[in-house]
This record gives sequence, C-alpha cells and structure tokens, in this order.
Amino acid sequence: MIAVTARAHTNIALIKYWGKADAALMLPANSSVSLTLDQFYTDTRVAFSPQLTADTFSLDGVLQTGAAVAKVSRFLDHVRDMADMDLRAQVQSVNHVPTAAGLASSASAYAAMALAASRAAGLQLDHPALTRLARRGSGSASRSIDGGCVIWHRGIDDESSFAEPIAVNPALDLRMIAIVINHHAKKVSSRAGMAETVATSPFFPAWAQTAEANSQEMVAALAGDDFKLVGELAERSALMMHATTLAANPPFTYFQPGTLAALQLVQTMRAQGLPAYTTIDAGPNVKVLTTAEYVDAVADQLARHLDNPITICAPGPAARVLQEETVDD
Ligand code: 2P0
Repeated sequence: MIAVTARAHTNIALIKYWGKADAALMLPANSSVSLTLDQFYTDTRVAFSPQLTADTFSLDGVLQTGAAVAKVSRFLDHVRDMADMDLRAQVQSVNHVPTAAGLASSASAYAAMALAASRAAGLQLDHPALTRLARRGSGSASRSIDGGCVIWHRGIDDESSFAEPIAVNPALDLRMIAIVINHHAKKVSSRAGMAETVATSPFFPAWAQTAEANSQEMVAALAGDDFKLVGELAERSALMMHATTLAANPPFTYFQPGTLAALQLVQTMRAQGLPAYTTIDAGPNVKVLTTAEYVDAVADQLARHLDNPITICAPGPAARVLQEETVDD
C-alpha cells in the first residue's frame, strides 16, 4: 500500500456559499467565487491498511473520537466506493489554520483529504472529479483544490457541481489581510447555520437568486481591471449573507463588536482613499481585500487602530501531493 500526504490551502469566498439545495449530495443553492490564500493550509496523510479494523483520525497530533471520526469515515466511504475497496484508513491532519475561527479550516482540510485519500486508494481522479469528491466532505473544500481565484458551479446534480479556476487580470494583483477578532470556536457551525437559514429565513430565496447572479458578475469583474467593482461585489455578498441570518427564526449573527469595529474602520479607510473592502464568513473574523500596491498602507492602518493580530495573504497555490511512501501491508 502507499501512504499519501497532500497539502491544500484554505480559500475565502468573494461571493459566498450559504445554503444547500441538496444536503445529501452537498449541492449548493448558488454558485460561489473564492480566493485561495497562501498563508493558511492543511497537510493530511492517508494510509489505507488491511490491518485496521476502523478508520482513525488525528488532528494536530491528537487522536479524535466520536462525531469527528464519523464525519471523516463517511467521507472515506465515498473514496472506498469509487475505488471499489473496503480497507480502513489512518488519517493524520495538521492544520496551519486557526481551527473553527471563521478561517474556513474545513475547506483546506477536506481538499487535502480528497487528494491524499483518492491517491492512497489508487485512484487518479481528473480535476473536476477531485473537486466533486472534496465537495462531499465540505462544500467550500471544492474550491480549495485550485489556487488563485475559483468558481464552484452550483450545478444541478453530482456531476455538474464542481469547481474550476477562473482567469484573473494580473493588473488586479489581489491581496487579503486576515484579522483575528476572536480565535475561539464559534457557537453555530456553518453547516447548522446555513441549514437554519434555508429552513427559516424569508430572505433566503432572495439571497440565493442574487448570489447566483453575483457569481457571474464576479467572474466578469475578475477578468477586468476595476478593483473597486471586485471589492464592492465582495463586501456586499458578505453583508447580504449575514443579513439572512438576522432574519432567521430564531435570529442569529456571527458578528461580534470587534467585527463591526473592523468593518467601520475599513469603510473609513476607503473614504480616505485606500482601496479596501471587507468580507466576513461564519465567524467573527474579518478579512480585508485590497491590492499589492496598497496592502502595506492598509495593514499599517489596521495595526494602528486595532489590537487584533493580522496576517497578510497573497493568492495561494493549488492542492498538491507532498509525499508518497510505500508502507507495509
Ligand atoms: C463560503 N462558508 O462560501 C461560506 C461563507 C462560510 C460562510 O462555505 O456544510 O464548511 O461543509 O458544506 O463549506 C462554510 O461552509 O459547509 C462556508 P459544509 P462549509 O466559504
């Protein structure tokens, strides 16, 4: 048997995925567009073995139990089905992402696992098939198979719901600054939050329709050289997504006071001439989209006015295999 270690970088959506059309197949209600980041990634090693009687999963060196292992096991079932085999696996992940802090750790986690597990099972999946497999682990993981900017096509079935890279005008030279407002695990997971929104928020149908159109607009904007257009679309998509949760029943929000403080600071910076726009995921942390030309000036202002740690990111690479080892059966 071979053990395969793969690395995948996290991605931040510029047009958000928020809500499923089909939870079993992990089909989203709308297409989404993202930027893969260079600074945050997950390394995952997968080894199938006839000696194992159950799947095992360790995260950052800590052996996991219960629901965490069951989720990985269900994902591996897809790989076993595709490879037509029934071996159990040892899965070891190391996260270079603040886990569950709204920095999309499940995206890099399941993208790395999809690549490592499929190769370890002897599969040579083509690119769309690999993004579809990652999608089964976590929707946003489909977008972490590729580097740079990526679109995840909503699709209407398993075959048509896949991700692919999109052309970005080099003149845009995008950068993203991650601001950690709170590193503690969030109370409402993305999965639970989006399910509640779909079920109870009257804003949801309007969201899904607008987000689908915005994804196509973002693809066009990324091909152009108007950063303002890209930034405005991204900030608006995030705020529209968060508006759906405020209208859910019961209502909820991922915002914390520090989230709004960062948002308002960026709006003030923009009024003073700095091209910077915010995006916020299913957590309190804020990411600031800007360009290479202005990233130092934006980071300087953030450091001056906020006490929160920041990380400056550039577009990151596609998922890749780091190592293949032959191991004893
Ligand atoms: C996104 N998020 O587009 C959106 C914006 C969070 C807010 O994708 O249930 O962990 O595993 O498909 O991918 C987070 O949701 O959810 C997410 P599942 P996932 O990045």
